[in-house]
Amino acid sequence: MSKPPNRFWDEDENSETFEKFTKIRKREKGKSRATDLAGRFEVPESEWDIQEGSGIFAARVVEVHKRYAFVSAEPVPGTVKTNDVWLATIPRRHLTARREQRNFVCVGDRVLCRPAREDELASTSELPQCLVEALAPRRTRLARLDPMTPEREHVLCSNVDQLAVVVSFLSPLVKWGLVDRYLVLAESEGIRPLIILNKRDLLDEVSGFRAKCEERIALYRALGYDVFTMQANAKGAVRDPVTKQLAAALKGKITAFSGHSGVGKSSIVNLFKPELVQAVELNDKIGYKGRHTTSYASFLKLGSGGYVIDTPGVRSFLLREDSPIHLTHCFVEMRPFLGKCTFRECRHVEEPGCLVLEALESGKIAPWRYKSYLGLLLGTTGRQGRTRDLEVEEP
Ligand SMILES: Nc1nc2c(ncn2[C@@H]2O[C@H](COP(=O)(O)OP(=O)(O)OP(=O)(O)O)[C@@H](O)[C@H]2O)c(=O)[nH]1
Ligand SMILES: [Mg+2]
Ligand SMILES: [Zn+2]
Repeated sequence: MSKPPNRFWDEDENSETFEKFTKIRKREKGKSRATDLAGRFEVPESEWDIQEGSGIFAARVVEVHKRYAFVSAEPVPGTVKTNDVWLATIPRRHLTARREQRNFVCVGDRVLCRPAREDELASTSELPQCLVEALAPRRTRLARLDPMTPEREHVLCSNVDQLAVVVSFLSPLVKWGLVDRYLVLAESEGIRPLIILNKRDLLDEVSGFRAKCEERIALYRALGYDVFTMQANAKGAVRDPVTKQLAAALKGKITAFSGHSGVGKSSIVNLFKPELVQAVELNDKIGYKGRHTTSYASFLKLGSGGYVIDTPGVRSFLLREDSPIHLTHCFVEMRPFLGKCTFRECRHVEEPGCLVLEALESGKIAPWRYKSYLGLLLGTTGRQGRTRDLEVEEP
């Protein structure tokens, strides 16, 4: 994918284009408009009317910037033509809607686009330009609260089939509670989670560490999760059997890569011959804290098959629902007890006749997994009551 140089964006963000959009937005405020798709922005794909010769095309959002997005044509769902990139903007008539969300589209969205007319060109980009006429309802979504405007949500990516939870054993140190939270997020969205533990080479840096890690990995596997332990920066990493297993798991799917900065997400993605090689901060010192080398979520096509959304590290995600019943469902080992405790609405904290607490007592549920459950139920951030936010602590 070719991309205009960064300077283009820096200048453009402050330019007349931005003012133009702001003015338009003000003017359009409050107007109701009935248009072709009945003024709707979200329209199921079954209603998309793509007539031959009209120029209208289906596309995938591959990168989102403040006021623009890049989209790639995707005539057949699942086959993104990553060399057919357009600079896309949102038509004026849609700009007033959906203000509960920070952006109109996110990486992974399926959109219906129309080439821009001469008077609709948003900038002097070399790329062809188009307008996003409609957005297909999102099958799955990963969202957080907008750090700038907390009442709004920021959807980071959509329509992923899998969530790769990437952590490193050391530097930064693995946080098992964080892994659990990502698993809950995936379960909550109905996305298949993959656990990737990177920097295997550092396992013996701390005595007793390996044994503890192996115990936890064994439990995750027993719970039915796929766990991949790897060393992405090793010389033969591409040929490593684990790399090959992971490549097979990514094939034919869209997978979001999530995890703290510096754990090796980009290094791992680069093993699968992505069309666009990701920048990796070169610093192999132990104690490396990580810097945000990946600043935008981007949609990458893998040479080995499948697509990856390499997301920048974020502090917290939103859980779709936060009832104890829903949360219990997200911990797979607690599912058998759903609705079977004495109290139907049991939170499994101190209620008499609680089967989850019994299972904890008898060692059927691991204490550290239960601790993750409690943390999410009661909130670990000091706020009262349950937290809606899936907080992700910094290492
Ligand atoms: N020791 C060791 N270092 C690794 C391994 N994999 C990657 N690294 C190093 O870890 C650092 C961070 O790697 P990245 O791939 O940039 O991490 P990232 O998760 O993409 O980071 P952000 O883009 O900031 O979110 C780099 O210096 C890599 O060379 C590994 O298996 N072992
Ligand atoms: Mg990265
Ligand atoms: Zn209970």
